Amino acid sequence: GPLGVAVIGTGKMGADHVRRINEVVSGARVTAVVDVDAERVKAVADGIEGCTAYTDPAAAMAAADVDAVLIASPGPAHEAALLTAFEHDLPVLCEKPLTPDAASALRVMEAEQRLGHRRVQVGFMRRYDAEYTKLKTLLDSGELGRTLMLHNRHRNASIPSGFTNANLVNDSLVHEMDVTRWLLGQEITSVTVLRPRPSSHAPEGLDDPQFVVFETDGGAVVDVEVFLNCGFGYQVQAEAVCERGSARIGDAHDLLVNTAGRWGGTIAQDFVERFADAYDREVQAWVDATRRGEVTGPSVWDGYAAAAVCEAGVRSQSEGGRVEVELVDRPAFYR
Ligand code: NAD
Ligand code: ISE
Repeated sequence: GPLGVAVIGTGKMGADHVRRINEVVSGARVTAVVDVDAERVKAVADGIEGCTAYTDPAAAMAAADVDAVLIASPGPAHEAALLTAFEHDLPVLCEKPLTPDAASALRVMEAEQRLGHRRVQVGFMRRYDAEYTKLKTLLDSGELGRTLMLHNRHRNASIPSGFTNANLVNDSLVHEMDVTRWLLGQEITSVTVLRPRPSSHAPEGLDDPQFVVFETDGGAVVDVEVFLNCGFGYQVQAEAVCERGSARIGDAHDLLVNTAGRWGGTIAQDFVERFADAYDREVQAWVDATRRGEVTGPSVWDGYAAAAVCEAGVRSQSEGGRVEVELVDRPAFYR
């Protein structure tokens, strides 16, 4: 029968994943939903046949009809949910970030190794985006030679209130950390965060935008503009500059309209729209691998490595200047 999935956290992403599992993905159905918000979780479960609402993640993971777990609670709640999933030896798709700091990511990595087999796919969905996978295939082909630099833009139309400078690194910039490691096949060795005088639209407590530079162990230099209240839309762009050419994605020029003396197109308004296909492929890949008894995609090592880079990023924000990334050796288990 289909894989019975417990979805933990039924906010913006969790609710979208519930819909996806039940309506888009094949081979799985949602048998449990969990949220500390009892009213929200009941409302989500009410619409779904054979789905039980829980307020305690551990109770859901102990249920007989739960075969796998999708964690979509906020980052600080991930470690506890992951460790409980390991107790039940359940396969997990964990939304990014794996955890909000390197020490907790390391604890998760040690716990998975004690289990003796990989159980976790981390939700770095850009690896499943059609444009990013084309860029990766091109760079891997060697046609353009070695990648010298990567320029990235990560813009959100707006961000919910309460988003801090640390959130900008741990929740937003973390995507470019994974993209950099994955596209280049290199580790990030240092992070430098620069901040222009904030936009007058920047909310209290957030310096917006920020400009970040990564250096890698393969000698590449990577820059990222993160602008979370740009106002006009959701844009994620990347340009690789290589020895024999350059390649860029994210311009969204699929439909160009000429009218009334102007040319142009529309801009997606949020990640749910921009990365819809990537999330679909990510969750389908997880379900397919799980049903084959395999674990594929971004691993706990990738989640840990990104968390270590995040830690350097947050330190650069508070101390200023270039901060080196401290990374433990990659265990043979994750090679
Ligand atoms: P959200 O605030 O909309 O939803 C989070 C939900 O989790 C809320 O309903 C909250 O009540 C619930 N919750 C809080 N603590 C919990 C706990 N201990 N156990 C169970 N439920 C709990 O947040 P969101 O935007 O949906 O983000 C959720 C996760 O998804 C985060 O890890 C975030 O980084 C990630 N995310 C990923 C992407 C992406 O592009 N891949 C986009 C947005 C968010
Ligand atoms: C959010 O959590 C995401 O993961 C989105 O992809 C990102 O664009 C956004 O800035 C984050 O807050």
